[in-house]
Amino acid sequence: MIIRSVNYVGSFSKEEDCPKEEIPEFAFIGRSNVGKSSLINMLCGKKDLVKVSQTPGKTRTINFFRVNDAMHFVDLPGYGYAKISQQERSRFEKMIFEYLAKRQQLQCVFVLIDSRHTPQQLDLDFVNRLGELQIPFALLFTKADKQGRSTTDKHIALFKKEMLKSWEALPQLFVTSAVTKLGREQLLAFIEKIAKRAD
Ligand SMILES: Nc1nc2c(ncn2[C@@H]2O[C@H](COP(=O)(O)OP(=O)(O)OP(=O)(O)O)[C@@H](O)[C@H]2O)c(=O)[nH]1
Ligand SMILES: [Mg+2]
Repeated sequence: MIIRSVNYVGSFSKEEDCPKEEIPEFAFIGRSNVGKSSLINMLCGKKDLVKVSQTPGKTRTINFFRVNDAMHFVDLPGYGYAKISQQERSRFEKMIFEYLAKRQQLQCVFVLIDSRHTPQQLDLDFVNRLGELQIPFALLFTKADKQGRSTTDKHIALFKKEMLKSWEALPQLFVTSAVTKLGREQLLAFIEKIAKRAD
C-alpha cells in the first residue's frame, strides 16, 4: 500500500464521540512509551504527524487519522502507566476498552510490544482480554533497532511460548523499528489486504 494522504481528523475521549464513518479502522495500542505514536508516524511517512515524547503517558485521547481517504489509523493512550493516579488509570482503561468493544469498523488492533524485554504480564493480560472480547489483533515487536536480531528473536519466542499456554493459534506477528523503518512494507501490505477484504 502506498500512503498518498494522511489527515488528522480529531482527538476524542469517548467512543461515542469518535467519527461515525464506516471505513476500515486500525488501532495501535500497547503500554506507555512502547512507540505507538512513533510507529504511526513511520507508517505514514511523516516525522511529526503524531506527538512523540520521552515522557510516558503522552497520548491521552483517542486520535484519528484518515489515510488515503479510505481508512482510519487510531492512536490510543498507553496502558499500564504507573505514574498517574489509580483513578486516572482506570479512566484510561475504561476509555480504551469501551472503544475496542464497541467499534464496529475496527478491523485489527495492533498490539505493540517492546522487543527489548522478556514477556511482561501486563501485555499478556491485555492480549488475553482481546481474546475474550474476540477482537482481531496482530502483534508488533517494536524498537528492534535497539538490540541485535538474536535478542529480538529470543524475546519473541518467549512471548509466543507464554501465549501458547492459553491460545491454540498465534496471531500474525511483525518486527518493527520506527528508526530504521523495519516492518513498514510488510505492515502496510497486511493493512491493505484486510482493508480490501472489509470493503
Ligand atoms: N530506538 C527507537 N526508539 C523508539 C522507537 N519507537 C519509539 N521510540 C522512542 O520511544 C519513546 C516513546 O515513543 P512514543 O512513540 O511517544 O511512544 P507511545 O507508545 O506513543 O507513548 P505514550 O503515548 O506515552 O503511551 C520516544 O522517545 C521515541 O523516540 C524505535 O523503533 N526505535
Ligand atoms: Mg503516544
